[in-house]
Amino acid sequence: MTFVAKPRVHHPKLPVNDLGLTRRDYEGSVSTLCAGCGHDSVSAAIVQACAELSIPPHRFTKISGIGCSSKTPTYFLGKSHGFNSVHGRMPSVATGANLANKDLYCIGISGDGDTASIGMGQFAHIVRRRINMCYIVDNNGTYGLTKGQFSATNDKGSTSKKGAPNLYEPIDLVSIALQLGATFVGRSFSGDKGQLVPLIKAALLHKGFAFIDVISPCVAFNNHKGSTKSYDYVRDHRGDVVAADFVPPHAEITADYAPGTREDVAMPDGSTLRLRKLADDYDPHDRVRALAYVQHKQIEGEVVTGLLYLDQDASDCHAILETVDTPLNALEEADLCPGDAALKAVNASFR
Ligand SMILES: Cc1ncc(C[n+]2csc(CCOP(=O)(O)OP(=O)(O)O)c2C)c(N)n1
Ligand code: SF4
Repeated sequence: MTFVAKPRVHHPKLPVNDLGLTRRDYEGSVSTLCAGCGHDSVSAAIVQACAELSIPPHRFTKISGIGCSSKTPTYFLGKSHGFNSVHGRMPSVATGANLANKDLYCIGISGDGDTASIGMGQFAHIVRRRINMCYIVDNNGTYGLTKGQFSATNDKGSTSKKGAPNLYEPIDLVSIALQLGATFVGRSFSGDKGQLVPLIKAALLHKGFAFIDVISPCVAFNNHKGSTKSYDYVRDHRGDVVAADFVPPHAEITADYAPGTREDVAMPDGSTLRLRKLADDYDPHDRVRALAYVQHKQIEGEVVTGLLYLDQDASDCHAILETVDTPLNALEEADLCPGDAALKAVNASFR
């Protein structure tokens, strides 16, 4: 893969986080995507979220499949662990990485083609296995890398660049994630950093499978009149349900919203996720109603964004499997080998 290293020079007064690092320490190589591609905005939001969380870059692992979206881990967190895998196979690699070292913060980057077409089976199983990760789909409704074929998330009737209509009903990944048991589900827009950054922060700290569908327009192949994944369409048809603000540990929690519309959720590291209800009839803790709401709005042509579902009592795959506290890749032979006597006893039990 081609990449261009970023010049090391930066403004001496860039703000630093609690570790003394600037956002530049969380960036990667220079992007080679088309100018204006939504995916670059998602990468910038990830850089900002990780820097603001003050987590050292080497504590992240970033895993992707194949596509313009899946190229983006090259453009953020240049000092973290990473693996650019095979089309639609990011979930199996992410599962292995998370099982081997549960202490790393895992970011999965995929495209709508990578997840909703070739990777659909893998996606279903990573959700139901509750892998503790932040799974982001850069959703542009098209196969950008292979030059603009309709993807499975493209809305029926939406047109290609040449004007041909899509004949098939779309797959809504948010609905699928809700149905399969994801314990954190959000949707956002690459052009809305104010919404996307807190969502990514909360997803990274969520203990369980966190899914974020980001509408991320492809300016080369799917940003024309007639596309329902264009910048103009999404700006005109967005409806926020629950806004999520992220309050770091020890920061003062001020009452800046009317009572009854706000809820503070404690995150595992002591920070707070502040939920602000924007639609009266929306309950982000009710999976079934969330699913119905999202689907009704979709029929009306509205793109519902924000934190759509949160299970505060979520657990992850390691809790289900009852693994030990030490990451599996740090176990020594002495921890793993029960010894000769134990082995003889096991063998005897089968005789
Ligand atoms: C097994 C396999 N099948 C097909 C391809 C060709 N291919 C590469 S990327 C891609 C689709 C990418 O679309 P998407 O995941 O939506 O990402 P985008 O480029 O739009 O960000 C396809 C079909 C491939 N690389 N490997
Ligand atoms: S082809 Fe589309 S998705 Fe790929 S980099 Fe260009 S704008 Fe982005």
